[in-house]
Amino acid sequence: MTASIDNLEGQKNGYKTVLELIYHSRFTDEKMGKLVKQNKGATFQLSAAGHELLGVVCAQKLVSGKDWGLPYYRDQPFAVGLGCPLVEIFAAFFAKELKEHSGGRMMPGHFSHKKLNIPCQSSVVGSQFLHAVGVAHALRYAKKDDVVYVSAGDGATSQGDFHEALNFAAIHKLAVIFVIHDNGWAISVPVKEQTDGGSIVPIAAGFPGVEVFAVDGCDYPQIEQAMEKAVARGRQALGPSVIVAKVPRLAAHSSSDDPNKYKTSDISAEEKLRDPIVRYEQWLLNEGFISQEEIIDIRKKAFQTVEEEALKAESYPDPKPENATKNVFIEGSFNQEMSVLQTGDEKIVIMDALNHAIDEEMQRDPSIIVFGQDVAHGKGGVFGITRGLTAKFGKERCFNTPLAESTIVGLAIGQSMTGLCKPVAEVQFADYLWTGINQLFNELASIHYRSNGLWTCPVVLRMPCGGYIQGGPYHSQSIEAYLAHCPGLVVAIPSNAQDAKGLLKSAIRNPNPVVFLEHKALYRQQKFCARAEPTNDYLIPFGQANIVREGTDVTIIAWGMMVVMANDVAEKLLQEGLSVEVIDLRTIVPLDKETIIKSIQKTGKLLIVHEAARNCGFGAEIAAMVSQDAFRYLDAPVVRVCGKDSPVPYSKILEEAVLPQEKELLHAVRDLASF
Ligand SMILES: Cc1ncc(C[n+]2csc(CCOP(=O)(O)OP(=O)(O)O)c2C)c(N)n1
Repeated sequence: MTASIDNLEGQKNGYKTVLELIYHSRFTDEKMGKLVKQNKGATFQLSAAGHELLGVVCAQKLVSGKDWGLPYYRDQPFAVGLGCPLVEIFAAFFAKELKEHSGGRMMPGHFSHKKLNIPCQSSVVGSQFLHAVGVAHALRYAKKDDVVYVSAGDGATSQGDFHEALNFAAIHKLAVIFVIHDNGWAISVPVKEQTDGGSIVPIAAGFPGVEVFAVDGCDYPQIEQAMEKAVARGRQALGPSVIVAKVPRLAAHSSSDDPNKYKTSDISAEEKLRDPIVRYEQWLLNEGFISQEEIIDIRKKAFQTVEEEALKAESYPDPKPENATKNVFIEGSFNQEMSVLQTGDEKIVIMDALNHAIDEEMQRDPSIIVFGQDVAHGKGGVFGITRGLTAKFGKERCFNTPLAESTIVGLAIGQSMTGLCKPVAEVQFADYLWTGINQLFNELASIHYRSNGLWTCPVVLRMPCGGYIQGGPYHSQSIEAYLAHCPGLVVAIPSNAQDAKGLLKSAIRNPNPVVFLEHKALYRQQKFCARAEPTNDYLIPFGQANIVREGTDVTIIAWGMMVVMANDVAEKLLQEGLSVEVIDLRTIVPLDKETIIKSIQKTGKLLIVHEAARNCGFGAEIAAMVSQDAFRYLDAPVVRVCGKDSPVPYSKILEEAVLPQEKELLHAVRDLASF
């Protein structure tokens, strides 16, 4: 349906379609409610009753399949209005095996539809705002005039991501329409306890670049007008809009909730009076757009349709247990061949290797964009890794973001899901990833899995890590174990310039999310890390460790800065007649178990070295794996030299006492060798 229908008959038909769709959503909710109560095929439901007119009318103002929609769990009416078949919505409710809506991986009401441009939604309230902004940013990059709809409840506007999303969308005048379903409640919390002044309207209007519409979400003309203006504003690249629509929540928060614990009967009765379906029927009758008989007829048919679609969905196949861990990573994405190394004569350090890798990849692939704090213009990042890229590729391809890590990660998610951009983003220090960790762990890492392989997020997140530079507790962290614990993330960490270039290029070409850790103390290190520069096409596959030096007495496994220390130690011990094999993992995930076990078969002794604190460090995982899979080859206990279980302090004296030192490694290897 287009924005203006001049033909009266066409207009009437449009209104009837809206009526049919809101009935579809309401009857679907009622049917699901009954099925849950009867324990027939599903245990959980989130009803959208009261929100129907808002979602359906908003969807009808978009061009389905062209524009984008990120509806929250209570916005089933939007999904229905945009064209999600009811049978699929029911199949998702029954957690059936189906291509769209997760195939049984997500609870009901988490929409995801590739053809309809509905990216995979999560349960985290408010995290979708930044994805919507990322989608809109990618559309702008591709010079498209498509608009992006994103919805959430009033409670979700308390999340920082809402404010970050408005800020970024306003700075870049992006075509995002934020639709806030203000039903007055976030589970049991009334909006006056949620938001200063009881409404998000004046707060959103505080962003100069944002247009705000406060509407009655049960009033057709008000929703239509606001949405038409917001869509036009988006198409003309004038900036984001926020529509705050008051709606009643006519059902419980979910099938697990009892509103009698927090709503009085007066409140519930008042909410019932605002039922948008009754209001819409009355409006259509008053305006003479429909007759009472037609209403009865449409309602009857809609009820019948819902019953039939629910029945059909029950016969969809169930998911198979053998597929439960499928699509954590993209299938076949690690079957890469090792390149033959060809180099020029000149040696480069790691920081140049990284800069050249990004530069060459940006020349190869115009969809690559680089962003983060301070990365653009003359500065090129606090460590200069992205220096020169804005000048060479323009500010559309290398730009600064606000100082907000959640924005950086959330933006990259939205951009990558469109397939129009390949984000290579920088987090200024690994220590500050934590303010963006929800977007990384709860969103980016699992979108491919949660969408049953339908959506992919090929994002590279680069970040400097590690200590030994007197960075104190907030510029010294080694976070690889946290990252490795989260399924769905590739974790890479190079220890020399050739690996840095080859691994970063592989990361950029890989379709999975990759966290690329760069040790600050190695950026300019010459002795071990500077290497002859590999040619343009040098790629290092993930999950292939490097045997830095061969040995027969003891194996040391290390990554990042510890590879350098292990190599120095091995050189010194050679003079004592000890032969030490040093293995650089290069990627923590995927892990090259084969190379580790082969080495232990040879030496029988294993020392794992890492900078991160010992407790639950990645060394513990390797030790457990080795004790299970290679116990029979061991001649001594597996030993770890790690950082102390302490934050990394600033003073050089204190820092040295916390981080692993050469003498500890020497002692540990000698001790192991004597077994
Ligand atoms: C970040 C986060 N915190 C808590 C929850 C648990 N939770 C789910 S829905 C909800 C209330 C959301 O209220 P609102 O945003 O107003 O939307 P409504 O449910 O009223 O439509 C809460 C607290 C969650 N899903 N995500």
